[in-house]
Amino acid sequence: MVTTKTDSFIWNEKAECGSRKELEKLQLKRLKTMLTTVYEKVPFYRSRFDEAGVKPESIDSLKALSSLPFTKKTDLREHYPFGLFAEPLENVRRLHASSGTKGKPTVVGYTENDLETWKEVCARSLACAGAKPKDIIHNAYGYGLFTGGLGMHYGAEKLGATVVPASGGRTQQQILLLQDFGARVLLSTPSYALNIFHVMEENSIARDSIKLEIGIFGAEPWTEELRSQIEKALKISALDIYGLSEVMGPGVSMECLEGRSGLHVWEDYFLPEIIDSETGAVLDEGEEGELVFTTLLKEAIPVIRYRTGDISRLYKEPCKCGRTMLRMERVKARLDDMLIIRGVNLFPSEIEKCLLSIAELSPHYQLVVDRVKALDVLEVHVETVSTMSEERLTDIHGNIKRTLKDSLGLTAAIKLVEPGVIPRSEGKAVRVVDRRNSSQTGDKK
Ligand code: DLL
Repeated sequence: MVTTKTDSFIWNEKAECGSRKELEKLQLKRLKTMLTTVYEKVPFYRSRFDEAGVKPESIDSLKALSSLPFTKKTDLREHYPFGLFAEPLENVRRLHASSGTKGKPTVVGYTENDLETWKEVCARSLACAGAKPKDIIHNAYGYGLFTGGLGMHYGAEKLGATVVPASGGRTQQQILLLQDFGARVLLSTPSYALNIFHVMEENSIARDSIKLEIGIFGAEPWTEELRSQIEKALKISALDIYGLSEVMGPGVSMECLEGRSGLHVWEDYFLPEIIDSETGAVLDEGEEGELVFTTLLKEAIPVIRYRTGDISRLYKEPCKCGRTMLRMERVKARLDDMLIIRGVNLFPSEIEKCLLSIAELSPHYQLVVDRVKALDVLEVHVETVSTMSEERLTDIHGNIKRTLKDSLGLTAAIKLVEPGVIPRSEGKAVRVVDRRNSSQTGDKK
């Protein structure tokens, strides 16, 4: 990590550093209005609340929220495209959508006020990470239906920065722009930041030819080990930003430059809970479980108790930075990404941690899951940092097998590959290649 020249400043001190008591009062007020609105305007919520026997006016405390049913991604899909909207389309200024790799995309919309809220939370997040008005901010999140590019773009403009709307891809050109425009802040997925670094290395471009000091990375799970590698490689402070399109997009929570431990949730807009994903019970502060969000001011498509599928914890401990908004721990994984290999449950991030503890391995890896004779098998494909002798490769191979077995109880086939072989990400990295379904249907390559 580099020490940035200046500390971060607080974008909205009144909101971000106020007393928790006042905040909770505000949350309850906003929650009550929100529940009445969705009950009146969205038939889906009205019937869900009716089925659960709950009237919006019976929610008279934040705790009482737990009597309401959850909303899931499938609910958005089943009401494709606009069935969960609380506003007519004529009041919706923008639409975004997921890529729809698993069927119909999930569609979200924003009214004029929603766009203002989004700018506010993104400007807060940028300032929280140490970005300043007048900075040059290189935005390599994808522009388009994905919320990363445009969401951060308008937040950065609101902050008063100069934005370079680079989007993903054309990495050599991006490096040229980083050199010539002199951006201090990079916005991208962590895997794309690594990609930028590796293209710089391949082309012998000196680190000192770019002026980056801060990276604001999110949109995919990443580990502390990966953070250390990125910070060392790019000589920047790498901070974690979280968000999801169903709740808003980027800017739901942000790690601060001072604390670097957990992400402040912008709780005046997004009310978080942690639940046991099996039972749905609300868990106590500090317990690990699935993150759930209720939007408090969103107009076009509010969500009530939206199950993110992301695993984290919440804690209210005061933070060095002075912000009083609670923090969520860095997302450990998505529940969907859990692999069960020969009875061992594990997440890609746990494997990443093990791989990055071995100095000869690069952070480029892919987990290939297949089904052989009704058993799930895992192959770990990982690049070495340089070309190595057979003897050296045999040693590393043994080391990976031991590390995975000792740390995770996992037996996996290992495939060591030359630098540059694993496909590079231009957005969210594909860490898991699942060949199980194609094996079942017999069309396996
Ligand atoms: O990824 C929004 C975003 C853009 C966040 C840019 C941060 C930066 P979706 O495409 O809807 O939205 O994907 C949301 O991505 O439920 C998580 O599983 C994952 N995710 C997002 N941020 C993080 C993060 C954007 N910091 C899904 N750490 C979420 C881990 C993350 N996972």
